[in-house]
Formats: sequence, C-alpha cells, structure tokens
Amino acid sequence: MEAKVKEFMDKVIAKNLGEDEFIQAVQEVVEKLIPFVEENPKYKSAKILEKMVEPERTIMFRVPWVDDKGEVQINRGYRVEFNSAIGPYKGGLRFHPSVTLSALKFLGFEQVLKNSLTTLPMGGGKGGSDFNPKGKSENEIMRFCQSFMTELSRHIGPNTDVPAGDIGVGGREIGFLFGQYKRLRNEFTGVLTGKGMEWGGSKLRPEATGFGAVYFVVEMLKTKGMDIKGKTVALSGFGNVTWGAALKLEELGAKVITISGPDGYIYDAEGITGEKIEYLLELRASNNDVVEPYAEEFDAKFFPGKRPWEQKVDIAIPCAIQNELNGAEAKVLIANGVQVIAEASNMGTTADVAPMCFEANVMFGPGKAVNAGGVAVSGLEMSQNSMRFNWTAEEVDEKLKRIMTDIHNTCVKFGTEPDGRIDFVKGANIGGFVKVADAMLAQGHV
Ligand code: 2IT
Repeated sequence: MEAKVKEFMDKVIAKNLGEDEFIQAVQEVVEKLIPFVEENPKYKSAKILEKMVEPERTIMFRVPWVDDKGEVQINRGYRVEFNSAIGPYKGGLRFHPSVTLSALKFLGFEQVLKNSLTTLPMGGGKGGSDFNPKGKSENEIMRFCQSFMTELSRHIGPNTDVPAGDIGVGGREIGFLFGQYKRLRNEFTGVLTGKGMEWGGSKLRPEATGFGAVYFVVEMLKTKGMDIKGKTVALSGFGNVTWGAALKLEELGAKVITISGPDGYIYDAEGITGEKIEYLLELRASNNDVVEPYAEEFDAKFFPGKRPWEQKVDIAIPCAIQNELNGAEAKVLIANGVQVIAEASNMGTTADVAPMCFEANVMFGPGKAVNAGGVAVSGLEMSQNSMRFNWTAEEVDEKLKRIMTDIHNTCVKFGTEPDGRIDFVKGANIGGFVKVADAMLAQGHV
C-alpha cells in the first residue's frame, strides 16, 4: 500500500511543484483513501482520486487599488473552484499575506471533503488574496474589497459559487463585497454567506465554527465516557473561531486559559470568560493583529513570540492558521496529559501530529470534521436565502448540533479500528469522500 501511495504522490508532487501545503493536505487524505479505493474498484477504474486532486477551475486575477496616500497598490486575487459534484462551489475567502495558490488549493481540497461531511449540498472552493488587512484603514479595506469583487463577480453566483469569510474576512468585509456584487449585477441574492443579520445573514453564523468545534469535542469525549465540564482548554488565535469556541466552552463549564496572536500568547489562570471573551472582538476590530493588550487590560500573563502549547491542559484546540501546532509541541502536550487535540483551524497541525496522537491514545480531531460547523451554518444561510425566510437562533443551533453529531458518527463509522480505537482522520476522509465520489461516478467523465 505504501508503494501505491508513493506512486500517487510522486505524480501529485510533479504536477504541483513547490505547493507544499497542497501536497501536505493531499498526502494526509490519500494515505487513508488509497486502501479504501483499492477495496472499491469502481472508484479506481474511473480514476476518481486522480480527478479529485485537480481543481475544476482556478481563477487568478490582478487586484489594483489606491491607498490613503494616493499610491497605487497591486495584490493578487484567487478563486479555486475545486469540485461541484454535490453542489455549487462553497468556501471562504482569506485575506492574509501568507495566501498563495498552494495555500488556497489545500484549503479548497479540504473544503470539498468537509462540505460533503456536513450532509448539505455544497461543493468545495476557496479564494482570497495576499492583501494584508493589518494596519489598513476602513476606507482602504473597502476599496480593496470593491476592486476584488469587480473581477470575482464574473465567476460567482448563488447557484455557481458562494464565497464566505475566512482569516481576514469578517462581517465588515462581507458587507463591502456584497455591496459591490449587488451594484454590479443589480441582484439581491445569497451570493455570499456570513452576511449581516439585517440583510440575509443567518443567526449564529459568526459563532458557528467555534460552537461546532466544541460540539464535536463533546462527542469525542463521550466515546471515552468523559464530560467537558471542568476541563482546561488551550485555544490559539483571537478571531472569530477562538471567540465562538470560548463562548461555548464557558457555557459548558470548561475553562479556557490561553489565546494567542502573531505576537505571542496570553495565559490567564482565572479563565477567559464573559467580558474578556467579548474583548477579543475589540482586538480583531483594531486591525493590529496582536493579543498583548489583553494582558494589560485583564492582568494576565503575556508570553512574547511563543505558542500556547507549552501549557498543561486537558484539551488543545488550534483556532488560528495551518501548521500552528507541530510535532515537538504535540509531544509536550502529550507528556502533560492532554486528552484531545482538535483542529478548529484548517490543517492546524503538521503532518506528524495526528499519527503521534493515535500512537499515544490521545484523541485527534481533523479540521475537516472539527471546524465544519462554520460552513454548515453557511449552508443553512443559503437555504434560508432561497426560502426568503429566517430561522431563529434556537432552530439554527439545533440543526448545527445535529450536523456535528452526524459528522462525528460518520467518523466513528468509517474510522473505528479492529481494536476499537477511532481514527478520526481516516473516518473523516473516507466519510467525506464517498458521497462526492458516488456523485462524480453518476455524472460520468466530466
Ligand atoms: O474554512 C471554512 O470552512 C470557512 N472558512 C467557512 C466557509 C464557508 O463557506 O462558510
């Protein structure tokens, strides 16, 4: 089997030279899928896996804009339309200096399987720009969003491709993007998700990724007869996902003791609760990309230039960006008795972490399962837009909980090993793959 994986990966590497993140994401998936495909020849003969690693379409474009000083700036915009077998392309837009074609291809590829896991009819895509919102004025952000959408608008639509937010793209940016799309098309449609509550947004979309991640961790713990109440938790990041996770963890009686930013991490022994959680929104809105001010505001400890994984916790949930928790850090967490590592960020851990956890009998939740609550509520936003109706927060929450439980059950179904241990990575990869693969088979060689 190893030889088959190598043969497959050699071709992927040759075709996608230098695209490290994309290659890492594909490797993690095909290690679990090639044995499954070997047992299911219908997928093999139709070369479903070979098709799935090639995006249906990749769009790259120039994004010119003028900054507050009157200087012309040029960024690069992207939309990777990866797979539309089970629904319109769906996935976020990331505005961050680390955005490259490789990063967006990894994210788009993951999104295909993640969206399939949600049980909702959504294909997968991802887009964004290397634009850095840090230090930009609101007017600069607006002009950038308008220029970005001027090109993107030709390629998307409510039945074609429905972007949303991701790192650097929140409610404010979705507003600017939506306004420009509406102006260009003269259409009020559900072309983007994560919209404001007054103009077509879904209740609970801002909270959904964090809430969903915690619901998933609760289900993981249940398989070992454990409760989340009283557990200590390390979160990274300070954005939307971290905020939502902290809210739900507090509600369920767990104690969050860390958050982090590019400048370092905060350790708050008292627990990050109440107004301290709301303060994260202020940090994000400041556009400075730092967490240090939290330490001064709430008398907590700031560790400059470090990541939170050196703290002793029961649960670690990376919530920021890809590869933010590596093997050496996982070793420290495991030595400190961590019980669960769950990726709320996409590919939040390096490739060595999941196998280390499995070996040490620490439960590991992969991003495409753990963080699927965000895109799931985006799917519910699309449904509400199509119906021209709004569900209450309670209705959305109930659906989100059911979806996260379903995803967990899918992981258990496809990931339970003969010795009873659950390989959540395998379960999520096979569970997400089957639906997309069957749809691709049914639709012929397209
Ligand atoms: O990574 C993700 O799933 C997201 N950024 C959310 C995508 C969406 O369409 O809501």
